[in-house]
Amino acid sequence: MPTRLIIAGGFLGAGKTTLLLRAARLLTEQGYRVGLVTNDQGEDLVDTATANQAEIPVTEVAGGCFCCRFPDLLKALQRLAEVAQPDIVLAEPVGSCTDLVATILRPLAQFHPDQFQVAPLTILHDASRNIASFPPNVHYLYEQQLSEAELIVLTKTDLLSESAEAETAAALATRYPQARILSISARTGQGLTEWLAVMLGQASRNPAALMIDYARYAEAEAVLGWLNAKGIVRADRPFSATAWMEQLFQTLGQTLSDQHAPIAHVKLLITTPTSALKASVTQSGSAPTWDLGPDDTQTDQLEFTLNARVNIEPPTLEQAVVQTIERIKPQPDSRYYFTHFECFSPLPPEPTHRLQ
Ligand SMILES: Nc1nc2c(ncn2[C@@H]2O[C@H](COP(=O)(O)OP(=O)(O)OP(=O)(O)O)[C@@H](O)[C@H]2O)c(=O)[nH]1
Ligand SMILES: [Mg+2]
Repeated sequence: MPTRLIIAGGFLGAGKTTLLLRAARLLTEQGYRVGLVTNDQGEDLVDTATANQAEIPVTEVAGGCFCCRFPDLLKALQRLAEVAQPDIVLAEPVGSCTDLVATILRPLAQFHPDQFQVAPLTILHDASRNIASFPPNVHYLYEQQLSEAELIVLTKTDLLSESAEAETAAALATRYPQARILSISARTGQGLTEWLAVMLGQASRNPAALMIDYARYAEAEAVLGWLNAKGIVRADRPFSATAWMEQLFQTLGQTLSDQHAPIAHVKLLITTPTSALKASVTQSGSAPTWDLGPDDTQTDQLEFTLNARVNIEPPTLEQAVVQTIERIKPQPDSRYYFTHFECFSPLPPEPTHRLQ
């Protein structure tokens, strides 16, 4: 029996992981065996750690997008099959990735037709955020992502008024007539059942591949500073884990704002011996939104995983993060160290396959 594969793409911070984790929980309650594949240009992903916290079987494709690491995607699907025997796999491509029809859906249909039953390609659109501050090539990328969707999910509808939601859905339907439009709040669960009915009941129509300018696509990714870091903070006396996270977002957000560097997504997961907390910022100047926590945990030790995607040069982003961690030390004599640190701009995409 082929595995049902649900691929949900869309720009950084659009709400893919939140939607897929909520869907995984619901499907598990309904008796399905579910697995998740995460994906990133780097290693040490907040998304994978968040899925682990939610006890959802997860494998990751690290160090490049699904399309450039197609054999790794197959291996990740194979590993998931071995450990969890899923009926349904939910897959989240990197948020700066597009051209998924030509590089993922068509190769799967052509080379692995009996192994996977691929659901209609879903692309998320977060109408509550403004990408105007990003350079034109990022707008181009965003547009390409929506142009290949078979189904566009208007996300975070709990943040929109009813009239704004209706207006946005109508505008999307006019601009992207190839796609069906659905509205979902992964926070409240509204619209989730309807989306899953399509994902489980329909197959991808294997649509036409995008006509895309890879130079512009590469340029859009290259303007992003991409930082993945992991580390430990220790102090002699207990401190508030939530306050430390809030200070990180506040200090880093202010530094990036001073540099006129728009945030695409900054996400932070911390674990202490007794708790896990996770929050994100997807818009410069906004307060963090919490997916785990906040709470009143007092601890003398925490481990953090920080992923930041920002329109800035990598060395400047690196400096901003290192200075932030130093500045927010909970006590003057507390220590911190990084166990992993990488900061770069994504290289031009070179897909394994590109089937028109
Ligand atoms: N209010 C609200 N917030 C949401 C909803 N869905 C996601 N978010 C928040 O948006 C932020 C980003 O969500 P993610 O699910 O991490 O986004 P993503 O698309 O996976 O991001 P990348 O993996 O970086 O591309 C998180 O802080 C979520 O809590 C929603 O339906 N309503
Ligand atoms: Mg994600």
